[in-house]
Amino acid sequence: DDRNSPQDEQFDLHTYLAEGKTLVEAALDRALPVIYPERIYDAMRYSLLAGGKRLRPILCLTTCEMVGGTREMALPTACALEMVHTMSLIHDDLPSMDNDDYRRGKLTNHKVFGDDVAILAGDGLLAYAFEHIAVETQDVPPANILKVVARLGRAVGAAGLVGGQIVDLESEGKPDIPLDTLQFIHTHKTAALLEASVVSGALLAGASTTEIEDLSRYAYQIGLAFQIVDDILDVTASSEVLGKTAGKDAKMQKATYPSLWGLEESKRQAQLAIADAISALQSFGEAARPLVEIAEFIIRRQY
Ligand code: GRG
Repeated sequence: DDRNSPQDEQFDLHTYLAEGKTLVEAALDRALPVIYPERIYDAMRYSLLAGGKRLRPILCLTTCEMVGGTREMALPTACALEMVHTMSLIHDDLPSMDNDDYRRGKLTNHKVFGDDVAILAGDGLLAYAFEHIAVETQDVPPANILKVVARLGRAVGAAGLVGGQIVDLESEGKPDIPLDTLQFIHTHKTAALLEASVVSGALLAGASTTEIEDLSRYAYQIGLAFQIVDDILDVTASSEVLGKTAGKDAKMQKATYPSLWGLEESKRQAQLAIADAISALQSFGEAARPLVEIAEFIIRRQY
């Protein structure tokens, strides 16, 4: 069924990503039917099925295949990663956090369902992510499933997303935080879940310790590059489109890579991160083609 396999001469990243997105979205839809009490399922589905690139689940499916597994083995974990990512966005958008009205081109969860339901929808998605991995994963040795559960738990909790978010909250309104604090925020808020995504697919397929270390380095570097590019885009977009970020002025009072490094050095650092991400994939050969191209895509995204 693989007409656009990584080994193909004709491999096309856009087709690959589009196919992955379709597969993941169908699985997410099936994973979460609406039952009683409907309101909570409606709220969970509202954000889970609101679009997005589905990059984390696609990375998980890709690395599982890359080390000799099948996409089917990784599909429940891929869905769980998107559930966790989505719940982090729901909670991040709340008035007590980032206070955003729009996400993925739609009203944020709390704008539609209220803060109380949005908090519960996030909690529901977080718990269901782990249940889904445990209940739905097939043809994988239980020891490997357990490693994935442990890795995902670490990526979400105080050692990951939650830890990054609290340092981010503490840094609000401080344009002069040190570089290592900025790095801490991004490696925990962004790179941790990307790393769990890349590593979990490989763990399910029984990857070796060396393979896991290489993939982990790849994920860390693309996570970093992703954030540097994001900061660069914020600068270039707000200087080009005046008023685009109106209302976010308080948040602009925060250190960014361009504010610490300058624009040119930020671009150079992003390039270096991507180059190192790609060099971490050397031992995988042609099978790593999607990962190589995803890394290149992150840096090409703009400026
Ligand atoms: C995880 C228990 C728990 C609570 C949440 C709010 C919070 C703690 C953490 C914040 C996490 C956060 C918002 C990180 C930013 C992540 C990021 C890079 C988002 C953008 O990801 P994309 O571009 O978005 O992949 P799409 O919409 O394409 O999925």
